[in-house]
This record gives sequence, C-alpha cells and structure tokens, in this order.
Amino acid sequence: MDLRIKSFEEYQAKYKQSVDQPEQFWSEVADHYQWQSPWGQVLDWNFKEPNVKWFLNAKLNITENCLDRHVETRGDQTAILWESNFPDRDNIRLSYTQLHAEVCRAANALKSMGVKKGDRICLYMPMIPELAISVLACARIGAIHSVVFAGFSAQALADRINDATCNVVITSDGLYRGAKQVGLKSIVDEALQQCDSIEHVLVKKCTGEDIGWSEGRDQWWDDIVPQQSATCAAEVMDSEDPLFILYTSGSTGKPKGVVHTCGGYMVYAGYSFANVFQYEEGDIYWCTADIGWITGHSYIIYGPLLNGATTMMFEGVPTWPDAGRFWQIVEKHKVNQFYTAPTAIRALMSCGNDVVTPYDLSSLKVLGTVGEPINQEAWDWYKQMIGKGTVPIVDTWWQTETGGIMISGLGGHSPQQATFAGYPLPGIQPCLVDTEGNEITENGVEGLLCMKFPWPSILRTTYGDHERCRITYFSHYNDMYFTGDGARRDENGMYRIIGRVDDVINVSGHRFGTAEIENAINESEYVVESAVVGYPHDIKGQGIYAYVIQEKAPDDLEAAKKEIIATVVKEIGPIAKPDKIQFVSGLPKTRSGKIMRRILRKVAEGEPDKLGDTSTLLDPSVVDEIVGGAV
Ligand code: 7RM
Repeated sequence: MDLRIKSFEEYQAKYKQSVDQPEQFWSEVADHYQWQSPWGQVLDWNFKEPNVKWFLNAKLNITENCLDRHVETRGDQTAILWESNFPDRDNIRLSYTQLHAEVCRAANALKSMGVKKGDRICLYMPMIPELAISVLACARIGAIHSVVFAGFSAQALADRINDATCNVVITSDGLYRGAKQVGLKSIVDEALQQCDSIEHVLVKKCTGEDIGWSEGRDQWWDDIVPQQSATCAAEVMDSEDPLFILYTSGSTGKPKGVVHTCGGYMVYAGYSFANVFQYEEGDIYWCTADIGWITGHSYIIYGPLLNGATTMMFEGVPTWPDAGRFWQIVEKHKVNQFYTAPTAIRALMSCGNDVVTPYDLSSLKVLGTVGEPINQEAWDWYKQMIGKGTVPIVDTWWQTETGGIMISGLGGHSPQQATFAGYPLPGIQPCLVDTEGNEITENGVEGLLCMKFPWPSILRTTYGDHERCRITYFSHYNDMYFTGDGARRDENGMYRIIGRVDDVINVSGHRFGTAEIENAINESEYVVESAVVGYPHDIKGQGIYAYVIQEKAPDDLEAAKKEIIATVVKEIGPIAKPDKIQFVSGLPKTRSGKIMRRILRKVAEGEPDKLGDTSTLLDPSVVDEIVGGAV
C-alpha cells in the first residue's frame, strides 16, 4: 500500500483535491486498507452536537491491517524491535508472524478471563513488547484499551480505571527506567482498593521483584498467555466502534477520556505515518515516546504496523547510562527515521557534543519532533549535530484529540523553516480566528488555531460525558473544532505553533491542567488555596510554578514544600511535581472572585514590571507581596 506523496507539487495537488472533494479523497485513501465489508456513506458530520462518523457501516479489524495482511507478504520481517533499558541486554525482535501469534495468544487469554467486545481494559505497563502485544490483543477482540502512563500515581490510575469502569488491568511486577526501578504492581494494588469494577489483574514478570498477590484476582501473564492458541479470529468491528480511550488533561478539573474509533483512526494513523516519515521498505523507524501517550499509540504501534514497518520500542531513557544512549542506539540499529520531543533534544543538547560525535548517524533520513514548540536553538542543534545539516526535520503538530499528525512537513518534500510546523496534511483544514471567532483569512497573522472540517481520526467523544466534549472543543467558535493553541501563519501560509492559550501547561511534552495540579495541591494538609501557572523552563519548555496559601504561614519552608510535592506525587505522579512553590497570604482576585492569572504568570516569568492594569483587583496590596516573595 503506497500512500506516499513524493513531491511538494504532488502535495499541493492532493491538498486541493482533499478540500474540493474530501469524500472522494478519503475513500481513495481508505481503499488501501483491508475492510471486511465496505462503507456506504464516507462521511456524516456536524460540529454542533458534535456528531462525526466516517466510513459508515464499514466493518474491519485494525489488527488484520496491522498484522494478518503483512504475515502473508512479509511474515519474517521484524515488526517490533525492542531495545532494553540496559545496553548490554539482548534486544528482542518479533517478526510479523511472531507478533501475530503473540497477539492472538494474549487475545485468547483475555477471552479466557471473560473479556468481550466493548469491555474496557486498563494497561499500566513498562515499555516492554507485552505492552504493544496487549494493545493489539484488545483490538483483536474488540475490547477498548485505556493505556495509563506508568508514571501516574495510584490515585490517578484509580481515577482513570473508575471513569472507564475497566474490568481488567494488565501490568507488570515492576519497571526499569534508567537507574530507577518502580514497583508497578504495588501501585496497582493500592489503586484497586478504590476500584470495584476490576475482576482480573494480569501481571507480566519484568523486574522479578517481590510483589503482593490477590488470589483469584491476580494471574501471571507467563502462566496463562503462552499456553493459548496462536490463532484468534479478529472481531468484526464497525467503523465507528471505539478502539481506545486515552486520558488527557484540559483546562478544567479532571482529565478527559478521549475516544477514538476503529475505521477513521486506522485510516488516518496509517496515512499520516506514511507521509510524514516517508517510510520506505526495510527502514528502521524509531519513535522515543512512551506508549502511554498518544504519540506512542499512533506512531509506535498503529501507524508503523499499518504500513508494515519495523518499529523500534525503547524501554529506557535518553540520559542513562549516559547522554549518548539515543545516538548509540541509532548507530547500533541503523535507524532511518527518528522521532522525539524538544525536551529530550534540549536535555541532550545541554550535555555537550562529545556524547554525540563518537556515533555514526549516517543512517538517518528523517528527524521528527513533537509535543511542544521547538525553539530555534534546539532546532539548529538537531539539524546540525544530529542531521549533519542535511537530514530534513519534520516538526509535527497534533494532539491526543486529533489522533494523528495534523500540521507537518512530509519528510524532505516540504519547505522547511526552523520552529515552523509548516503546512497541513491533505484533508486537514486549519484556520485562525480572532477572540470573537471571526476567521482571519490573510497571511502574516496570529490567531487561535481551529479546524473547519472533520478528518477521519478526530475524537468522537469524551468517555461517558459527551456534553463535556462539546463544550471543550466545539462550543467556543461556531462550527469549528478549537485546538486550545495559538498559532502564527506566515506570508507563505506556513504555520508556527505558539502554544496553549488556555489553562493547560506543557511540561516536557506532558499536558497538565493548572486546575488539575491545584486540586492535587489543595489535598495537602494546611493548604487553603492555590494557583498554578507555567513559566519558561530551559529544558522542560514550561515549568510548574505554584502559589500556595496555608492556614498560617509555614515555619519550616522546606518541610512545607516537601509536603506539597509529596501530595502532588500522590495525587497525580512525579511528572507533575511543582518546580517552584511560593507561599502567599492572598491571591490577586477580581471583585467577582476570579484569579488574575496574568499577574501570576508575569511574576513567575520574572517580569514583575509588566503586570499591566491591576486596578480591578479586590485587594491590590497582595500584588506587592507576591512580587516581593517571588522564587
Ligand atoms: C502529540 C501531543 C497536545 C499539545 C498541543 C500543543 C502541543 C504538540 C506540537 C505542539 C508546538 C508541535 N499530544 N504540541 N505538538 N506545540 N509544536 N509540534 O503532544 O495531547 O499530549 O498535547 O501539545 O500545545 O495542543 S498532546
């Protein structure tokens, strides 16, 4: 299936067709996949309710497209190439034939536990092959996977399990991440004290550490999966049946379960992968994301496998045992496409070039970045030090909600400009609007980034709460999907993403709602109220700055901070730890009680001289205290 566009001229022609005749365009793309029965209508949509359906009434199973089809044509080719956390441990190669068999075994094991189509299965796992196998096993039998990143706390895990009323958790005894070892099973055990819906826990042995055991509930993966049959008929799925739920943070309280469906997601994940990375037969492709995030779903598992690619999965971290680990792996496996986040690039850049130069990076053909805006310095370093000045960079803008890459270069076929994501993929119709919701049609402008027309992998709903989906994404501007990002469009129509314009902060490419972190901090003893803002951070992109009011000013500042950090770690996980905490006696509020975050942001950014108008504050004197006590 060659879906690839091969030149910028071809892109322009395809783009035009995709806008003029979207249904024709997408049905031609969808024809490259295997369907059990065809669609009638291509698209039915309105952004009011919203109600979006693609490839109506078509039947398929995404795993037949990821696996069965390739077993026939490239069964012995490596599908998943797994690289251990430990450089001296053997890597694991699963051919398409082997992966197919493993997925069927895991699917049969789930069935033996009573799992059926539509059930929700929570995956809380390390970056080991069994995670990808479990994802595909769920898809094989029509169970809806909900992967929870293994850096979230027991509380965050419990919240996600309960929101989706999952019946099964798949986990491991523990995980390795660089020099750290984390006891996953004990986190699951703690979470499950709050979860009534879970009937079974399937545990893959990974670290070999001692774990607690609940007889009747817990089962070892190695006791039940290997003995299963290596064939399992693929469940017949409707195009619009849910494929997975993935939780993501927004500007209000608790994270939302973004729902993606089988047909549209498959079509777009496969199409965007082929075009952005320009993957060629025999290439080794590596995305360094964790499968706990959307990037791992779409561009470690589904996109590459749909294209019959060899996709690498890495268990470890970029800086362990040293900051050359990524480049050592690129050399070792002769990686052709490499996809990572700006935060990793900045972290490695700060370690100096001596850890890069020893390695042969000449296999690289495409470099990708995702998750947050990339600054000029990091872009230049990536281009020169890693790409030797010649390898194209694709800066891929997209979201959990979009399911796939929306604005990006197509390998080397698009004009490149540092810090610009570039042009929309065919079928994607971005626009910029002003705060009143009027579309800004000229170039050389900034605005709020919206989408005018649906694409196949747009989110369908937020699990269990459709109204929340409508309000969050479709109610701001008439008949448009609102991304939450601000963007600039230059004279040539290329897009540069500026960043979030809502109360979402992006820390090392991880999304958090400020309210979500505030709620966690407020769980801490003695805390009366808090307000969280982002501030520019050299490595993480944004850092977390928390203003906290306690019942009485703390005597021991360090102890009080530790206590707050511990609470956030307990409520959300170590990834959401505030970088800076400032104790205050009041917050800058308007007469109507709204916190003036603009002021808090300016102080956190170190620009207290640019606070602007503070005359509408209830008590302007709190500002002096906040400015004076900035940390
Ligand atoms: C894929 C992913 C989405 C948010 C999004 C943006 C930011 C993502 C880029 C980017 C600038 C990019 N999904 N973002 N990619 N900003 N340039 N190339 O990250 O749901 O976790 O986050 O991330 O603000 O709205 S996500």
